[in-house]
Amino acid sequence: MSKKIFITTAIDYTNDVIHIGHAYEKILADVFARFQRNLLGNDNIHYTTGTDEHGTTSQKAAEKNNVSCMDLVTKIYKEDKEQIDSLNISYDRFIRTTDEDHKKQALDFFKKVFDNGDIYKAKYEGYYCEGCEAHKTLSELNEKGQCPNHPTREIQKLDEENYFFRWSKYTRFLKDLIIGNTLVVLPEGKRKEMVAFLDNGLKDITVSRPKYKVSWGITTPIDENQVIYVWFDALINYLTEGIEKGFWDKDTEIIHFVGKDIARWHALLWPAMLKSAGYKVPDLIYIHGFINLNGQKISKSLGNVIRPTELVSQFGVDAVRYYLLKYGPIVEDSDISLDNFISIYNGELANGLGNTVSRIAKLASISEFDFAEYSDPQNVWEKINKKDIDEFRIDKILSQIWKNLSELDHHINEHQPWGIKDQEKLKDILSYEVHEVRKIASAIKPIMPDIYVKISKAFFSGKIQVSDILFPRISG
Ligand code: ME8
Repeated sequence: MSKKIFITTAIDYTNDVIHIGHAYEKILADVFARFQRNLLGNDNIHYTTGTDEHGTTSQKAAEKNNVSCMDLVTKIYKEDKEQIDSLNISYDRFIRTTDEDHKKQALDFFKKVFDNGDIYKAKYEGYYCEGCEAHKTLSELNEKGQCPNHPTREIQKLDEENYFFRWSKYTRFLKDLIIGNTLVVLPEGKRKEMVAFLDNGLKDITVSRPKYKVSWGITTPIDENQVIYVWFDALINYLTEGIEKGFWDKDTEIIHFVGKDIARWHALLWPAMLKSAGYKVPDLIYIHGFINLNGQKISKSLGNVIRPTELVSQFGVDAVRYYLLKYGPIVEDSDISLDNFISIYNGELANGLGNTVSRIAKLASISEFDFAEYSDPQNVWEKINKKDIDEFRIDKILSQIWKNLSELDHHINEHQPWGIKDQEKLKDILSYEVHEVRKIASAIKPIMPDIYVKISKAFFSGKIQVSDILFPRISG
């Protein structure tokens, strides 16, 4: 039986509907899951995403909209799900932190950590960013005293009683874990950042908030005047589903996909929490950068958002997946713009993929030849470097395939099949080209599932059909 793999993305705050920055991570994880299922024959994959519904950010958004917290988060959850579904994301569970099974798991987990002596009561005096839902030191704020990730939000000054988690106790454990690569943190630059953070020393961290300040949360099992801190609550979502579905054990590879702003929570806090409660720690954390729009971070609080559905209705789902995966922030932040998308769409999709496939379909469909049937994956590894999948470099996989496409286009121009009279020679040339299209289709199946279906319908039987137009040209 193939190895179990548990894949997760961050769960999004429900203060507002998600934008394409949040969606990027869902697509990345989806493609990795599909590579496993479609091309590596591993069906033992479980993929979760969801919404992070408690805490001040959702509570304040509800107050602002004059609705109850539950009504607001349910509305946003439905809209988020619609956004994610528009991108053809093959998740197995969309978890909400207001789901009953999750609340039960969060309580149980908190109690375990408390019983192990790792939770104690103390006073917190300092800053708090409601956008990050995180306590901040002065050195983490910019010169104007703002959070660099949420400059439009006012920083809160807190002076309150909380329960704290003995995070500092796990410094050595975390160092060994990350330096020894028991927990792999990718890319390498981010791993170094995590180690440097540990070198600076960990301080214990708040894991509850008083109810008179934040009422929208799970009441702690040890004090009814406190709710579980939203990060402590949210991280446990992975375990809720993992345990229920048998994907949180030593036989499972656990992989978290997250953005760079929440790397520490996943690489440093979460493993310490798990260790304290007596669970297996994750195996791998992949950390991506931010998508900027015309040079500025896309952000709910800055208001410069583009929703996935807006792009999907203009360009089609697979074009959006392609553009974000090829030009998105796989390692470093990346800048996108609508103008750039239109030019990539016309150049690399309408022209590059669409036109090449349609030229070959036309030539092969009018020929008398019967081509052998095809089913994937046959020789697809000629097109893809397996190491790129292991390192999550979907951008590199796409570059390689598009290089192949341009070689194929060149092959057509060079051999000019339309002028060849010798049937033997014509069959050789067309067979080669047809087979190349088939292999390319199989290789892009996890990345562009709908386009794969269209190409396979036209190309996978013995008689080649004229294919639908894959990407109608868009005028700028
Ligand atoms: O942090 N580009 O939620 P969130 C790329 N609820 N990624 C982006 C992005 C951008 N412009 N903006 C946001 C939270 N993201 C917590 C997570 S997990 C237990 C709890 C990414 O809604 C961000 O980096 O602020 C994160 O990975 C995800 O979207 C959710 O962000």
